[in-house]
Amino acid sequence: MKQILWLIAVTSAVLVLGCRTATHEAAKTKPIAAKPVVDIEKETPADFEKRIKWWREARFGMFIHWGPVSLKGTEIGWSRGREIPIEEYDKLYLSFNPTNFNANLWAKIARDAGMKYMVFTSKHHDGFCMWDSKYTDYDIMSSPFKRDVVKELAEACKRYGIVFCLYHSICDWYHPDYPLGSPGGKTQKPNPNMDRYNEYLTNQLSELLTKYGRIGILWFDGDWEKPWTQERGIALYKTVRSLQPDIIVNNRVGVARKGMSGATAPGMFGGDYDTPEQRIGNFQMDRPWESCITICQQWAWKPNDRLKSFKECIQTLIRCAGGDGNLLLNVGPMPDGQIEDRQVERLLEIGKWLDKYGESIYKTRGGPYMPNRNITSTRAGNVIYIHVFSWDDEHLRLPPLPVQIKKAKLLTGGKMSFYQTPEYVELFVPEGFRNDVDTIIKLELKGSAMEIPPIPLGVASLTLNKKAKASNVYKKMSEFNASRAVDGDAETRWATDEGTKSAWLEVDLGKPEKFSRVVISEAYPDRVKSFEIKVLENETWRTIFKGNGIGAHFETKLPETTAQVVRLDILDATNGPTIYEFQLFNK
Ligand code: FHN
Repeated sequence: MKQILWLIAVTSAVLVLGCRTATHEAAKTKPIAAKPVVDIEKETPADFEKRIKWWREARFGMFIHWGPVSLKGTEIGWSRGREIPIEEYDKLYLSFNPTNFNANLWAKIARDAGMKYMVFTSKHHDGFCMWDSKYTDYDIMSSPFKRDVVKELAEACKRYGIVFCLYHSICDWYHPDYPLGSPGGKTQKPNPNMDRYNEYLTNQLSELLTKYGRIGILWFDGDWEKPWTQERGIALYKTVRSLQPDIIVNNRVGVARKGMSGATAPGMFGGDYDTPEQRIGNFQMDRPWESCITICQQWAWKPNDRLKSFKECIQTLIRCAGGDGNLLLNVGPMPDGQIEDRQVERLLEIGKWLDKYGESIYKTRGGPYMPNRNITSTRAGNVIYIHVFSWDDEHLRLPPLPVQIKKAKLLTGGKMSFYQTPEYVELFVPEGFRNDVDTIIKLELKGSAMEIPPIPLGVASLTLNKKAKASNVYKKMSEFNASRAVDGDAETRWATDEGTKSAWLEVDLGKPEKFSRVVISEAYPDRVKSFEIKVLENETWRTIFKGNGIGAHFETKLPETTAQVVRLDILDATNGPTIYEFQLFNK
């Protein structure tokens, strides 16, 4: 008798438990009532422009990658199951207690840096939630810190006039229902349930979009893995816009992004804007874009990570604006909650520059002169700002403008003169008045500058569409073959197999050509550690240049050389080197 009673007690306990967790999960997954689904097709181009106006005019935002992983100084998400064993990684939150975290200070730093919006990682690929979520215990409230970081940042941003925005990863290598796991989405979960995971994702987004006031941008990421589809992306986009109709959503919502170029593949649903990563986007006026770039190398905090110079940061911002795009500059705060002093100093330097010259960036559009290595331009009303980074000659001669110049002055100070004919515009700035970072020439026109069609600049590379071959091509796929590095398209690239440590790219210029400058852009910056540029002379290769890193944009003068066949010989690389463009110029 006693055993039967005991047996009944045990089974009912299990049942209760079972249904509690089930109910708890079920309770956890009871969706928030979504408002009527927004009809995205109905939005006219004018409505769209109105919705993104604040963001276009802002041009500059702060990206923040932060979480318990900062305790290790390794890359967020990707180091799980790679540098950091999964068990250890998933317990980091138990010792994450950033008591020096001050949301007001972060918002103030962003404001003083001249940034107009902040995009914060609410959840990265590692699945840890930086807000108080009722749909999981794997969140900040389960850490010793027990403070809702998203809440505090949302309030602080409001206080400092910064538009608060959220990064949210679609892939979740931690959640048992999401099919793929660490490292890097390369493993399978035992009992995934993608539909239930999608519900969890939608519920958490509904939570984030109803608990913290206005969210300016939903910056999705991690949409590239098989479990995610365009259909799911479109549904999620509609849900998000239903909860906050004026929100802006990037193109990482529906598997539409074409790699690091961040462009949206034709015919795919690309949200509201393109997202080039770790590179400056191409000049593009018919589709909004925003480059996301790290102020150091890693997204999350890394001790002694290489910090970009003031010149590199500010020229990157100017080049984004000149290309008609935004810059989202990333910082990785420390595990105690502070943003590292040297990163803050760099940001405040940028802020000081924008205090003086912000009129040439904020509320401007790109062009009309398209960017080249020396200059880029921005425009607003009847003004064109020519941003000159380097000078080839005494005078800067530009193609003609269809509108007459009323006057020209140096925004960066000093005297200058100009001369305009139907054939060209000539600008003369004495050496002494040139600014090493950016000489800004402000041209006031006798009419609007905004309707002037884009004006291309610069000479084409000698390698453009020339015959090219390589020692290795990624999976022998034509999409990544050698010609992709000389097609003038910064969205395509020559790539090599994973694990490749050295490789060469050879270009036949068709006939002997004289050249004295090289420009190389690496797709995954800083993989190449050393390389040489060689020319073929009498069946022998002669090295004319030795270099170490390449990075997103490498450019240098070469000894004047005349040759027909040229090689970029990558001698050492950390992993399969991949090159967007290899260009040669004769000046
Ligand atoms: O994998 C992420 C990476 O960690 C970082 O978040 C960047 C930011 O744009 N996005 C992904 C790589 O494309």
